[in-house]
Parts: sequence; structure tokens; C-alpha cells
Amino acid sequence: NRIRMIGVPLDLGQEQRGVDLGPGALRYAGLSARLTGLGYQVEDIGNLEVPVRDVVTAERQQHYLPSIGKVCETVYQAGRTAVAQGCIPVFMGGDHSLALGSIGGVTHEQPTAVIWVDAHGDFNTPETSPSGNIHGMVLAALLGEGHSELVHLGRPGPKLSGSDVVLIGLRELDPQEKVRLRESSVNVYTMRDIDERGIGAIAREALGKLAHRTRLHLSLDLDGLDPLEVPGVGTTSPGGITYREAQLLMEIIADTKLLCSMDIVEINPILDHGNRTAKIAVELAASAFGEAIM
Ligand code: DIR
Ligand code: MN
Ligand code: MN
Ligand code: MN
Repeated sequence: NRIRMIGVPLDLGQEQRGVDLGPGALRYAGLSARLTGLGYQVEDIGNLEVPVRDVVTAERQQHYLPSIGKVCETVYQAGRTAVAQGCIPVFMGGDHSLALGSIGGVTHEQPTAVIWVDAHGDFNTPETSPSGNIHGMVLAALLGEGHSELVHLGRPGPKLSGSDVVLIGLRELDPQEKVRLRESSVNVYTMRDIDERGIGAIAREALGKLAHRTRLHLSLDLDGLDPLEVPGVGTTSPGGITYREAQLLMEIIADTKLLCSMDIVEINPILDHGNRTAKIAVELAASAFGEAIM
């Protein structure tokens, strides 16, 4: 069993500086050693090339769409190649816009279901987005809506259908984004669902909704967790998933043995305290890939 770590120091999909340092933060927190300890053969291929924001200032009005597109093309190819070679790619962000490439690439040969942990829906289009930030449009683009450069990235057309996706941890949607999500076929579990029914029940039901697929991708936006425990993210949203709840979700995902690829995104070490967020992300990744307490 081989895991390939792929760093994507992309910070162009949002406004906060520092999320480009995420891959280093995950390495310093010991991701490679933890996964090796679980019996995987782990290979870190370093960071993909990403333009520095200060160098592409001319793209600012376009919210860096051209550069994000180019980076995601390379992410796509890296994901596609890893899967073709029988590896499990772990994409270390960077902001969530990298998921256009990662999910595009891992679905190149075979359809893959997606568990998307996030405080946000990432379901805006350029028309509905109040911020214009690309990281808030990723899931919509993967489903075929939004900037055509993003929709047709890697290969023409949508990369997922709504029924292949479960969103978990939502608590902050833009008004038009909310309408779009309600009218879509994406499966959604908000914080209210988790509060009322418990994360264990939600996790099992979510996996049941994805049972038509035999491959699973986990897209873990760390802002899905509560900022009291995970402060090192760019767009904090109070009232999130606790560390314990996230652990149980990861352990239930691990039980399926279907996890084939993962994104770890939105870690911002500049806003963090002592790399706490990356350390928690490493704990969660280890659990998702099979670490158990006993
Ligand atoms: C907001 C924030 N909905 C936007 N999105 C974030 O800019 O579209 N996603 N922070 O992770
Ligand atoms: Mn996100
Ligand atoms: Mn988010
Ligand atoms: Mn663990």
C-alpha cells in the first residue's frame, strides 16, 4: 500500500496570506512518519510549482483564475498519475481550490465518491459569490457550473454528480449559494444534523448514500472543525465539528477501507498557535488511513 504526498502551496483561491505554508506545516507535524508507522510505503514528491501571489498581481481583478487553472492542471495530472500507478495521493494544501485538480485527476479513470468536510458549501458560481474567491466555487465547478476554465479543467465536462458528494459540517452559506445547494442533488449534513443526531449516525448514513461507489475521496477543509480547537485557518466559523467528532468520522471512514485519496486544505500556520492545526490534521489523516486506539 503506497501513499504519495503531494504539496500544493496554493494561496490564490482566497485572500488571507499564509495558507501556502500548509504543506510545510503538515511535514513538520510528522505526516509522513505517522503514515509510515501504519504500514504504508510513503513517498513525498515535494511541492508542485505554484506562482507566488506577489508575482501575479496583474491577475488580482480576476481572483487569480488563470494561475489557479494552471496549477490545478498540474494537480490533476499528479492525481491521475498517482492513481494509475496504484498510489493513494494525499494533497497537502494550500487552499481548497486545489480540489479542482485533485478530484478531477483521481476521477480520471474511475468514478469516485467524495466526502467534503467544510464549514462552507464551496458551491458559489461567479454570479452568486459575494467575495469572488475561487475557493468558494470549487464544488460547483466540479459539478459543471461556473468558470468554464475550471469546469473543463483536465478533461471536458463535470467531474462529479451531486449524488456522488456528501457535505459534512456546514454552517456558513451565502444567500444564493444556499438556494443553489438546496436545488442540487448534493447530500448535505449541517451542524444542526450533527448536533441532533450525532456524528456517528451521520457518518454511517453519509457512507450509505455513497455506497454506489467503490472508491472514496476525502476533502478535508480544516475550517470544518471548531476554531477553538483548530485556529489556524483563514476563514474561521464558530460552532464547528469537535476534534472528537472528527476523529470518529475518520475512524468510520477508515472502516470502509475505500479511502483512495485525500485533500488536507486551508491550514494557515501564520494564524495558528504552535502548529496546532497541522498536528490535528495529522492525527485525523492517521485515523482516516486506519490508525486505531486499540
Ligand atoms: C464564502 C467563503 N462562501 C465564499 N467560503 C469559504 O467566499 O464563497 N470556503 N471560506 O472555504
Ligand atoms: Mn472549503
Ligand atoms: Mn471552508
Ligand atoms: Mn489517530
